[in-house]
This record gives sequence, structure tokens and C-alpha cells, in this order.
Amino acid sequence: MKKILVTGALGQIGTELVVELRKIYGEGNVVATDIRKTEHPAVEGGPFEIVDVLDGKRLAEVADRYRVDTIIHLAALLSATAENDPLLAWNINMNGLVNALEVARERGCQFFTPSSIGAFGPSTPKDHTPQDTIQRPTTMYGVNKVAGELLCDYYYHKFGLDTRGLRFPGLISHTAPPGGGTTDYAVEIYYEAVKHKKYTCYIAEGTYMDMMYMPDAIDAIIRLMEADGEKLVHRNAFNVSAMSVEPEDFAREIKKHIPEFKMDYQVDPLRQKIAESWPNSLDTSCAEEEWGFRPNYDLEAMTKDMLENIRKKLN
Ligand code: AKB
Repeated sequence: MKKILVTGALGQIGTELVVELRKIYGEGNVVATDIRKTEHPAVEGGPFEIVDVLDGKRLAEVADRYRVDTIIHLAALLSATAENDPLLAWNINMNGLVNALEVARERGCQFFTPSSIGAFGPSTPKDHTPQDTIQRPTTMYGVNKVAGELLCDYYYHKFGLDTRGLRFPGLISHTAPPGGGTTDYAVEIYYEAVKHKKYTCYIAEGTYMDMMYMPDAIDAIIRLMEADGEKLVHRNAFNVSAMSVEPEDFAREIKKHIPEFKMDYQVDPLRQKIAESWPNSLDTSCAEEEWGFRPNYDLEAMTKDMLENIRKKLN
């Protein structure tokens, strides 16, 4: 049975991942850690420790106390926040990652950390973006993600550490809100549709980005971590996505359930510029071939589920 430590456990991915991992591997076998403690099932359902990923000694101490053999490193700043404070982003995103990799290396742990569509830039082919292609991002977040992909490859080749990772698109969930991302609009739109039947979108009409529903993202992490390592050619940065969508696509789908729904635009130049530097749609064939990636939710199924769950939550 795996013994897993998760950093950033109270973030958008962590809150759902910890709950799911505990169902599979047992409550006591998943140690949730974050820089702060709040009331949440990810805190209450099993071991929780306060850990700042910039404090490598503390991270090592917690890893030893629970004798973990797997580290899932999620603590990071997202794209828009990173662009507003690039040096803070460099510090947290890079030094946090090195600390987590070192703790994993010293203990021979299996290791996962997410990359992102942010690892691509304006010179990357925009449509059906290949797995292996030009990566010259123009954001600090993107620079961090490319460096992180390479660093994880390095730890695998140099030290034989079993590092694995996914390039996530915008992740949509009704459980935990994202914070400071460029794709956050795709979550906000559902909440605003249920609460106010209208939404002012900060991303311009016609801006395509990849998206995925959180249950598919969680499933992808677990599947990749369980996959036969011998079959993995691209260990650290698999393109994954379930849909390529523009804001109008969400609005059209929401209107099928809430006919009065209206959307207008007030474009945020910072996030629009970031969005325009990212791909329209990823080619996910390597993830499909090497470890069987297969998302279950398309825009229609996700919208139905999001609206149902948000209504339940707000009632
Ligand atoms: C962001 O918008 O920063 C993230 C991402 C795509 O990595 N959701």
C-alpha cells in the first residue's frame, strides 16, 4: 500500500485529490500538508500537517514521521498571480519544487508534480499542440513550468527518481475554487450563472483554451502514478485535455439549462495576454498510448454536473 504525502493539499487540485486518494489507499496513508489549516474534509479525514514547501527541513521531517514512499507536490502559484509577483513565483514554484524533489530523492519516493498548458508560448503550434514541440513561454509561470518539467526529467535521468507529471489545462470544479489562474473564468461562469444568471467574462470572445473537469484530472493523476513505468516515454509532462473551448461555448451550454443566462465581456489585459500566448488545443495521443488517458466528461456532461452540484451547494 502506498504512503503518500501531498503538498498544497488545500488548493484546487489537492482538496479533491486527497479525498480520493484516501478512499483508495486508506485514510491513514495519505498525509495532507499545506501552509495553512482550514476546515475541510481533506484536513479532517486523515493526517494533516502544516508545511511551508520553502522549508525543506520541515518537509523532510514530516516525510520521515509518516514514512512516505510517494510525494505529490502541488503547492504553487498560478499564472496570473505569478505574473503580478514574478520573483515570489520563482521562489515558491522553483525552490518549493527543488525542496520536494530533494526530499523524494533522499528517500527514494515516487514523485508527481503538475505542469500546465502555460509551459507553451506564442511560438508553439497553437492547434493540436504536439507532446514534443517548441516551449518558449512568455510568462513567469510558464518559465517555472518548463524548468520544472526539465528538472523532473533531470532527477529521473541523473538519480533514477520515479518522477511523473501532466500538463494540465484549465481545471473546472465545484468543490474548491481556483485562485489566480488565467482559466478561472471557466469556474466563475457556472457560479455566476446559478447565482445571478449573468456573467462578465474577463477573457475575450473567440479565445480558445483547453479545459478538463476535475474528476478526470484526479483520475489522470492516479492512473499515471499507477502506470507501468517501463511503458512511459514522456514521464513528466504529458499533454492532457478533455475539451478546447472559447467563452461562448460555456455560455451556449449553460443557456440550455438556464435560458435567461447572459454573458458580456470586460477583458482583463493581463489574463487575455496570457491566454493568447497559450495553445488552442493539445494533442493528447502520447498520454492515451503510454498509460491509457481517457477523460469521461465533455462540455455537455460537465456543465450538467457543475450546475447540479452548485445548485445543491447554494441551496
Ligand atoms: C492557470 O490558469 O494558471 C492554470 C493553468 C492552466 O495552469 N489553471
